[in-house]
Amino acid sequence: MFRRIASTLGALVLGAAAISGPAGSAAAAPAPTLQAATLTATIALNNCSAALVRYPTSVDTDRALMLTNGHCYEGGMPGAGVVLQNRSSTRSGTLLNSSGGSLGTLRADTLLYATMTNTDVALYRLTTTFGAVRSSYGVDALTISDTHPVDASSMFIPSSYWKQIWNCSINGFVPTLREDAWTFHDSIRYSSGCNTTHGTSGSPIVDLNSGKVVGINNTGNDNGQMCTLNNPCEVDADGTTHAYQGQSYGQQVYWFTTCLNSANTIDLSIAGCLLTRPPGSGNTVTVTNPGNQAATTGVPVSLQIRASSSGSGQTLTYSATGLPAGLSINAGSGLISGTPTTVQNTTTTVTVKDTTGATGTTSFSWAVGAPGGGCSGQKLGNPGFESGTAPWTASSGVISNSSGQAAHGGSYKAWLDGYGRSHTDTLSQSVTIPAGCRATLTYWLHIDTAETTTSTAYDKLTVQVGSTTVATYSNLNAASGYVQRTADLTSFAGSTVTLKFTGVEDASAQTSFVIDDTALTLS
Ligand SMILES: [Ca+2]
Ligand SMILES: [Ca+2]
Repeated sequence: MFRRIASTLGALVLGAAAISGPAGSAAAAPAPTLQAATLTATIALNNCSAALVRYPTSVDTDRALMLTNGHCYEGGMPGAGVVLQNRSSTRSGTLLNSSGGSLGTLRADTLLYATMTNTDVALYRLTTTFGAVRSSYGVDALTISDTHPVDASSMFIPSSYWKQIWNCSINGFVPTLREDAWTFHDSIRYSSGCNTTHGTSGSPIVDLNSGKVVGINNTGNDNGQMCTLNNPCEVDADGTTHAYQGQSYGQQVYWFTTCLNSANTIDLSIAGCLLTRPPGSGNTVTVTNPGNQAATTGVPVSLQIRASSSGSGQTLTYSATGLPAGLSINAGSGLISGTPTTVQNTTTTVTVKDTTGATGTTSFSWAVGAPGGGCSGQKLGNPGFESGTAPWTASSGVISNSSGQAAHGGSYKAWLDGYGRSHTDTLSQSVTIPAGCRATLTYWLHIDTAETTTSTAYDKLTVQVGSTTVATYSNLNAASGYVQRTADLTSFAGSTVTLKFTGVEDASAQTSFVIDDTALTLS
């Protein structure tokens, strides 16, 4: 959790210079580069960040709302499964202007809802109205989006606690994220620009295009540990866990908009309400993610969605948003069928409801292409580096047959870094992924290092497709021999993108990132 423990505050110097990850990690967050990203309507708390927010349906005469993380609640972190509602509160914070200047104090009288289960939110009702806040301070609340965030979309994270903004994009969604006793679902994974740190908890995730709040920043993996406090792990469907040191995450907030009644009040009994309910008050519906899909216009599709409820004798009802044109879901069976009519990429969210109104949800992408899209074969040029350099673009000495590192196949490979001083190597190639194709990137990666730490990523390899980070590795992943790595690039179908490997070494102790036998395979 990215809460600041109050007792450590005295030792901190607020401001950009203090922004960095855990000791020894790489440089400070990049400075804001986008004009639209500001600190406006954020609220600084004593241990966290927060924001002045409104529902899409809020009106000026409604009491204003303040959003932060559940784990920032002044009464202590809610336990796993715990839901707090309508508690008296005197929480106060400082409203900031666009550049982080203090405008005045806002005070809550009620904690409307808080939980750290499935998402990590605390929503407070303030003592003043939206209209009064605008009159006093000239500030409009940020609107909570009523739709699921979109993969790869540009966003920013304004932290009132640090008066600092992080800019990056959404890098996919984690079906299950676990941290200590807490489990989150459909978590938002950030691209490499958002290495948020302690004190940024509760910052809104703001979509750069719409200006709406599409999530809430809450946690990141501090030191590479697996599923412990401050070290969340990603959990596969089969229970396998993965920890990515330095990776930060946010949680869902559009769920609030699924639980509002006609009086703009949170009602957890509303059918389709996605917010966590108190224990014993409802079933859990689990929906299996079918993975990213590829389809062709004019070719019928049949995809069975599978789901279950923890309750017995439940009848499930299926619905979906963001389906490709021409497809529909059978409400009774969960079968998605029809014939796609339009070349498009889209993100589908399936919601499944049981008889009690409990719901579960899952999201995945579709790439719909035209017939004859050529969804077969391998698309990278010179994939094993045996034919000179082109069409790769590489920094000096990267593509080599040096005996210092063995190739995986043939005699040449791409050897990034390995200098033992501050150094950056890059390797890139432009590639076109036809619309409607499933695309899988594979490559063999060997990492060796002179670093001896078991906890700190000093030297890093980033794998990017366009501006989206699809994988990161470091000296912590060092091992003898090559390991084949895989990334699903289906969501890039229909575009020409640059595949880029970037290896960054710190000032001492070499780490070599050795790549060979790459492939981008269509199917
Ligand atoms: Ca080779
Ligand atoms: Ca090093």
